[in-house]
Amino acid sequence: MAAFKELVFSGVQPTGNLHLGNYLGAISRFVTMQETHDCIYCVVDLHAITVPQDPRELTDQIREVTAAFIAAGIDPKKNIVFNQSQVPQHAELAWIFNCVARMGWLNRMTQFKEKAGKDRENASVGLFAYPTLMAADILAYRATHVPVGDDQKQHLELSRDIAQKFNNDWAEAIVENGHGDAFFPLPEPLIQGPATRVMSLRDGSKKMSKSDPSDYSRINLTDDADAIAQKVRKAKTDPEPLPSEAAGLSGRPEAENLVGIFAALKGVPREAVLAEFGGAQFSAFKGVLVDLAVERLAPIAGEMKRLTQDSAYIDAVLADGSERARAIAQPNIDAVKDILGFVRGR
Ligand code: AQP
Repeated sequence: MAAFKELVFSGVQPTGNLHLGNYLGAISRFVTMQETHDCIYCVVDLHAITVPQDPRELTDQIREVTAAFIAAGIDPKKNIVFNQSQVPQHAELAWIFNCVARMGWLNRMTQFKEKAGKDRENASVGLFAYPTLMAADILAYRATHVPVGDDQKQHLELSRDIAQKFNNDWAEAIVENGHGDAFFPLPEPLIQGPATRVMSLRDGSKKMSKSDPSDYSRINLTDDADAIAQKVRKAKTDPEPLPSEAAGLSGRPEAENLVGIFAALKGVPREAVLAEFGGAQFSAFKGVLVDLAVERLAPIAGEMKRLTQDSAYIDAVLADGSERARAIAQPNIDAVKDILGFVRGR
């Protein structure tokens, strides 16, 4: 397959309550990737409206996710930071991908099943088609690498299937238009590190999530030091001390989760955490975890607060990022239209 220039794309939904899972599974890794790659980071507001949103809250949340990106250390000058709805090429390509993806593929998506629940007839068409828009987000830029949490693995596989089917179905036109043997890369999911799936602090079998009704289930990126300390101290554990090796975590989801969080916050493997705390009681471990979490997260919360008070700055970042994003996406969309045989003015 043709060689594609490495480009990173990822997104976060502005659906409120950004949490430690979003930070460790995605945002902190966005920060790392900017050192080695060209990166495009998107506030995916079109995805947010697949479920009901209050317009005023949505506006605040779009600014809050942008502030979180910047507060966490993403440089909006070096990278492209923008909100999806300002770049119409996403929706345009999503329609084309709706005509590439098969109903059977989308029917298998577990996130739709979870989010639609029993009331599937009443779910929006957008919620069902969510993964085709996600494929368009990535492929509008012909991005090659996508850092995400583990919950997005299935959607990424679908993006690869869509790219592959497009390349196959229009193979002849792709060659005729001078793009070689493939127009789209097959984007690679980057699901790495000790915290690819951070679990609820109240229930180690459930993913930490924005929509969990219990605020004690998650550490929000806006939590202050007191709130972080309270939530970690109240986090569910079991009565055994910590094991000294990873095998001792099996069947202990809450212990495994806290160890993974600790390792990710400290930037070390789980084994190093267990070597240090094997045999310790949770009360002692949690004390050190509180200090570590506050040290890493409190400055981000402070900076987010400062940035969200300057909405003019945030909006200017998004406008600038959107303009740069459109400039990359438009030639790709034009090329797709030529491949499909659409007539367009030149
Ligand atoms: N618990 C998690 N652990 C690790 N990574 C996670 N991500 C989300 N939850 C965890 C990753 O964060 C990025 C942005 O997620 P999103 O906001 O686009 O969507 P989401 O996965 O739907 O987030 P939530 O919190 O789970 O929201 P609700 O409650 O609405 O379902 C993605 O890379 C995601 O993998």
